[in-house]
Amino acid sequence: MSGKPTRLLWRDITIFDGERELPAPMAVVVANDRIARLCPSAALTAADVAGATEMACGGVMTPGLVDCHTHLVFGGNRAGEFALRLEGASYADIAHAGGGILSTVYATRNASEDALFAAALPRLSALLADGVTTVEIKSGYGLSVADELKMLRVARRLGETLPLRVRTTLLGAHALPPEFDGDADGYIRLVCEEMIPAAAAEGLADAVDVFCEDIAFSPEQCEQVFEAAARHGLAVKAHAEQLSRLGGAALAARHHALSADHLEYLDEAGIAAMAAAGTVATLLPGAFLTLREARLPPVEALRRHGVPMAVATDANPGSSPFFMPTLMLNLACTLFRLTPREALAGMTAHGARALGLPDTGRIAEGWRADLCLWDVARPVELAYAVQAGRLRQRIFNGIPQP
Ligand code: DI6
Ligand code: FE
Repeated sequence: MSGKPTRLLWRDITIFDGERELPAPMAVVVANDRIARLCPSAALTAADVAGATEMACGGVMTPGLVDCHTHLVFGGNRAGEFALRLEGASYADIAHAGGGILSTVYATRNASEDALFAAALPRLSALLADGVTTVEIKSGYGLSVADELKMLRVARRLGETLPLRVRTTLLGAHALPPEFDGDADGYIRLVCEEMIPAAAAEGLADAVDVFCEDIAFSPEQCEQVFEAAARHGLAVKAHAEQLSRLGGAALAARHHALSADHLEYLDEAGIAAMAAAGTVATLLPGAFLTLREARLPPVEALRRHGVPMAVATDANPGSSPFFMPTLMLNLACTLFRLTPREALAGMTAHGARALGLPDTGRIAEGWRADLCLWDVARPVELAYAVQAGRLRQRIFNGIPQP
């Protein structure tokens, strides 16, 4: 980046600041990579305006969208499984028959780093075109030390190639690889004693995730993973209570997890544990829709306990083949009954919190200048209509993107 200071000014815009819509026509001044000034347009001073480039007026500004839960790097696809599910097979049936996640594992192991990168690029570009400035990308389709690191390297490279922030998460405990059939404890030992140390040593992972379900790993096994992550200074997250109630969310909260995700089967004790730990509840309506789940996440109880709710795509080839974050705003409202304000906060301020990014996901003075300008009249429209092409401009790190 050049050392030349940049100063950009927007006036007369409607702002959703990550928590709420601000009442007056507002102005924003960005200086370098930070938001330097946020005030009603009428309150701008000569000093605010001096040396600033005037950007187009009008429209809605939000923080850049934060997609805090994706599995964007994978080989192959699961269109065949989609058809099987339409014929009545369940996600668990397919997993038990060696399909599902494992079929993506074979395709991912057989793909080179370059091939995985090339396949992920258009998926990530689709997120970008829909307003994403920060994305989390999980591994979890390699399930060997070499293949998990390969996936994380691809994720890092995506972040170096495209103008957005990529946070990487090691999801070694996603499924049991065929070499460890009948020996889940042995595989968890590999995750704890080799995978996590290697990912930490190479700086490839920002966090560690687990799949705590009866079709995946037990709370005891997940706890070992959390302890290994802590020994290596890595934050933790969990896929929990999506298909069964094992208490994974409460366990994650006890280990100070950044987030627990899915949560359809979450109970009151889990919610209380999350509230006490400040663990974010990440809601994934794309997976709920794809799997045609019947059980809703306990949104009202999460509200009552003041647990922040994030919303993400869960973009993956099996349970959520969706690469359009604003669609998730709509689904979070339509399926889960979030308000449009909650859905937007879920994909901005609370999404950033689910990634442990303290100065991202809000429009406030001093915060990172990751911003979106939308050609809509009100923020609620972003959740109301499902329509590509409304993003007028994306600003990443203070730099307007072409
Ligand atoms: N939960 C999910 O939604 C994804 N993984 C997980 O643990 C699904 C991954 C897949 O089906 O490929
Ligand atoms: Fe997931």
